[in-house]
Amino acid sequence: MSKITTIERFILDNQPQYARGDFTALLYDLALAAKVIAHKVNRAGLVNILGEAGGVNVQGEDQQKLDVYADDVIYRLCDHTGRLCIMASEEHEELLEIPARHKKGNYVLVYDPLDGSSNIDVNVSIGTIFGIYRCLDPDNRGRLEDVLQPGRNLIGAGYILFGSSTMMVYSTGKGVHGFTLDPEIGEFLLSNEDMKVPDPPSYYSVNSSYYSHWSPGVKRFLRWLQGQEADSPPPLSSRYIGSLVADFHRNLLRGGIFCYPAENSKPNGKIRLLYEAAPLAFLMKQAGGYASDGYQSILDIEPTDPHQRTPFFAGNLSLVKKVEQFLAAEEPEMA
Ligand code: AHM
Ligand code: MG
Repeated sequence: MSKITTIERFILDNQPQYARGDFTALLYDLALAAKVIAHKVNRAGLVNILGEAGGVNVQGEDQQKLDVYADDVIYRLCDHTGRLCIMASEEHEELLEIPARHKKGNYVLVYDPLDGSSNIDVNVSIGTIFGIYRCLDPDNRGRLEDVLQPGRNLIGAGYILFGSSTMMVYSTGKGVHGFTLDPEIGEFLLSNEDMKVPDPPSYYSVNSSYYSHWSPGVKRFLRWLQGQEADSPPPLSSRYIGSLVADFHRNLLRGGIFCYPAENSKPNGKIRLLYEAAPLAFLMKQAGGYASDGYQSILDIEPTDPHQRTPFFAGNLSLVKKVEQFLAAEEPEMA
């Protein structure tokens, strides 16, 4: 029989040397948030029977949408622990301050509480993404500068996938590790230790309905992936869920590339740098892969706005380097 390791045990046994308890406990907090959100997500299909999300329940109380609920759970589990100096969520225009009555801590949490909004109501996989930075300010005041850090400053990142099972996948800079929730006992159990993106890759994931909006280099890259260019490798298979966490997770396990390129009318694409791209880029690097905006590592982009977007390519190093090569070779646009 193989050894059973809970996420608590694993986090404790593998905590970084600098961790003095708070960082470790923050990961526990997020694992707990994952369980609370999973419980609600698993009941999502019942809202039509028991009351519509966003509507009014039988007690006459407003029911929260799942993404609002997930946002609230993460904030409320983390706002009073003394571990964070500030938070930022994709759901909120403003930064999320720690209430004055609570002590502030050394860390900054950025998160997308429930990504893949178009899939929530149709029972398709969705996910939560998080990143953890150290507060730059020695007084832990929690300012905009503490949130606007490049991905290379991340000290931890992860996601929770609400799929056929609930999984929490995270890295603190020593490999990427996956845990599957056993709903019977309410514990995340180690299921995927030290995940590495396999080579050769199997899949590419992109919303190809935007093909006509892409630059010539991106179009050429797609044809290359499909085996249509002279130097194409064997064609990859296409898989696209439209839930970033689910698409990313599949490609991490099977090898491949996720692409959300720039479009003519959306030069920064759609994916949010802080809440989505940077944490996933950190994980991909830890898994031996790479993530780029097409020109540079996602981890090197200096954010200027918490909600800024970026083109995003993440997966096997060789594939992401190839798209950078095609984009670098693009003819400059005529004025
Ligand atoms: P959201 O933050 O509104 O949920 O949007 C992000 C999602 C990602 O999960 C996914 O990769 C992408 O949007 C899909 O977008 P599109 O429908 O344009 O392909
Ligand atoms: Mg999102």
